[in-house]
Amino acid sequence: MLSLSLRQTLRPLFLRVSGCLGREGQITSESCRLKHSSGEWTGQESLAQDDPEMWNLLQQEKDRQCRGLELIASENFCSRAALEAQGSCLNNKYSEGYPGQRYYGGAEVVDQIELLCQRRALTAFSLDPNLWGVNVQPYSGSPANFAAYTSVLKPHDRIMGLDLPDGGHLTHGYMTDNKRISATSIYFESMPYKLNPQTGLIDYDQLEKTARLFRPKLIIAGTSAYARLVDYARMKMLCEELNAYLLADMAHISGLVAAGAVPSPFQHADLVTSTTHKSLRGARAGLIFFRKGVRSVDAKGREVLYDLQDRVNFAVFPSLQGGPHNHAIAGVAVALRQASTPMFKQYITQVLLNAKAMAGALLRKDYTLVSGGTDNHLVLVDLRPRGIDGARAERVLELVSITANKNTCPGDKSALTPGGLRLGAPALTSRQFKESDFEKVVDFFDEGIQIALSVKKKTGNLASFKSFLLKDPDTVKLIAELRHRVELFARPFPMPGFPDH
Ligand code: DSN
Repeated sequence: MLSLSLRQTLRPLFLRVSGCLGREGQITSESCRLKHSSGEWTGQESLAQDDPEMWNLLQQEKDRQCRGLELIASENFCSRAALEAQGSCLNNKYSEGYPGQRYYGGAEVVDQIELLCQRRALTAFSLDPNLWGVNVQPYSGSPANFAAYTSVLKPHDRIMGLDLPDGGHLTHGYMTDNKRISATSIYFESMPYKLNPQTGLIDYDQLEKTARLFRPKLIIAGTSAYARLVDYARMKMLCEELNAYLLADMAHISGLVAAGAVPSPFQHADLVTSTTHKSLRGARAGLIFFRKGVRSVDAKGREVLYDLQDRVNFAVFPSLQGGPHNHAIAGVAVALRQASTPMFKQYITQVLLNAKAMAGALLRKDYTLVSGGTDNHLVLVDLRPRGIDGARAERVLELVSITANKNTCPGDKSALTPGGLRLGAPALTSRQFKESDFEKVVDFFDEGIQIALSVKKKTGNLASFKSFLLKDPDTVKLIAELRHRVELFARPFPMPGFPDH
């Protein structure tokens, strides 16, 4: 809301420029429409009127989301309120710079929105503004990570992150033997750390040995497909020994951190990055938190202060980004307010219960889970002992309206036909699924895997497997019948967001 004094100041301006204020000074679409009755373009047609082709596609996607079981661990269903902010007039505003120091005029309101978003981000994670600041402008998680690295590293400085095949993220320095894949391995020198293949847990001993040889400037504590908690304290001790920064990428677990349901990276990290649309359930964007205050005390007893605020802000803009996405910042601010409520804590408590219920039900059906279970919002199912791979399983599940993603397990060689599937609880928990519902989900999942196993026996490579699924009449019937039951089960659950798109 605009403050009263600002509204009074701006009111004549609005009246003069847009003529969009109603009689009481509210901005109404009706008053905007009246102004343009002569048939010229107003841009006020609904999407359904203006672009039926796109409207039709949006409705198809809405229907897919409502009738299916969404198990992609990084996805969620954003609230209507946050989507409204994201789909608003804020889309129209350029405002390169930061509140109070912009390169474009007309930024009075977006300044307030960005400051509000910053305050809410600190509140949501219980951070003292004297000790932490936040940049809310990154467009998403990958740009946030690259900007955070750029803020403290020079080209070719060394970084260490969990290897992608072991549950890390592309932007944690991913490269293969033949190719530097992520820009984070093109512009920086990257050395991965790995899981212990026996336990499925991060091999901290090996990480320490490698880091003492490699001497990275930055170590990344963060995961994309890891079902256990990260030992930030141990990684921070290593960073102190090496005089390296510890960056925690909490993208997957930021909702869990906000709810206080898992140990907070903020106790130990120098920088914390996140997306805003995974377990945090907001509009799509990224965040970079940076420490302020004393970093260390030197040999002469003098305090060395953090200088991350200017470095991070400069890295985001002007080094890597242009105008902030003010509509996204507003959507994030709405979600961060929601994430600070007791209702959100209840939601996250249920996410954890559901993930555990899903793990328990899978183990009872003799599935193998990497690390043996879960402490967070996801499970990683190792399908190799069952004689099937994640790619085949993913395709059959997709055909029966269960959405999950294939994922590498420790020791996997191929990312295209990896051995596992990653399953997450956040999205369906937003549709008010409880533990018993997740047990039913695992029943459906298991039926899908049985189909995949039987088709695999009758086919050769992945392409022939996929084509058989669509052509063999018995298989087509089996799939249609299972899909029907899945959709009958899924559709009645409530769905956040707009009712029709
Ligand atoms: N695509 C997200 C995930 O699935 O973890 C991260 O980029």
